[in-house]
Amino acid sequence: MASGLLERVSTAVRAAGPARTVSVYAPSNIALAKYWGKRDKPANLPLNSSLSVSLGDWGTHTAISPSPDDRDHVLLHDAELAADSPFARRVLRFAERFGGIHRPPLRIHTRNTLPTAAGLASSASGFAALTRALCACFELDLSAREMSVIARLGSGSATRSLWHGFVRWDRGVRPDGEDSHGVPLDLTWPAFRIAVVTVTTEAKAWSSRDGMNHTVATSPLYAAWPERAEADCRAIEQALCDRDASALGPLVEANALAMHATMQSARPALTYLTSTSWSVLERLWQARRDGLEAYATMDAGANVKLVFEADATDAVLEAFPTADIIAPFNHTPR
Ligand code: 2P0
Repeated sequence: MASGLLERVSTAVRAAGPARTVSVYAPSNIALAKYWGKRDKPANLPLNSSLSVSLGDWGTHTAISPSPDDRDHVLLHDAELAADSPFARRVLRFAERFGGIHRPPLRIHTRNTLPTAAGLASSASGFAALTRALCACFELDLSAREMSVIARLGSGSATRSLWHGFVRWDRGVRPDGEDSHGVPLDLTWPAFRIAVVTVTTEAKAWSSRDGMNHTVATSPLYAAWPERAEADCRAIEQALCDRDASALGPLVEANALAMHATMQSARPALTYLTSTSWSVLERLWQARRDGLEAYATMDAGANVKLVFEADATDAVLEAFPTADIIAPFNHTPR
């Protein structure tokens, strides 16, 4: 990817003074309209736009300081990782975009506040926080949009984690990807709630990246996805603007199930949903017939997330007593 932005970043880091000590935070996010499929794999350029809600205080803190010696150090929670561990390699490969060999050695410390048991992806908040931290450490004067373009290179979903609240990721059309970034929606919905129904804490057999690429390459149903997903994204944005939960919920659930249908029709088939995930869905659909206003969304994993308004919280907890409730607009940092 020939990117003027990356060249500017690299030049600015080379001209920067010593690395500053900084500490930043980025929230994780859950897509209400899913990102599923890439038109450019190395740059994580998507085939469709997507739209998410950030998870408030569920996210990643990243602290960067100058290295005490002549090499990089990567820490996750309180442990220093071997430089060749998968996590450290991913972090350091990303950091290479900031000045390459001209970058001074750093100590990069990551701490996730996402409950590990909830099985939520930390790559979104992780790469968004890492981008923010690297920019702050070298005093780069980049807008959140520009940081979103860079965070995308680490993980697609990180594009949406530069902001709190609802964020649309415009797919863009430019080959250099500089128009493929997050756009925060100018609206709040204090009663908006997410429940995470944890189905499993086991690692999944397919990474979301591999599952996405396999689906695009082999599923005969995939051809219908990009246009449908783009239309869903627009309709979901309209329902959010209208604060219309009864329009929003069915669109969110249908979008997620359509994404899972593309995986199930891949050859060979791929599914992240387990029999327990389907039991949760059946229990939700029964509860809905009994009057509950809550809808499901599932990502590249077995856990089920529910979307609803605050006044349904007691009924959601009655049906799913172990669920974690997230209030995206009423969060306090931790
Ligand atoms: C999403 N997912 O919109 C979709 C829905 C999973 C299902 O973004 O390869 O880890 O790093 O760009 O961002 C998860 O995929 O993939 C994801 P890469 P990522 O949230």
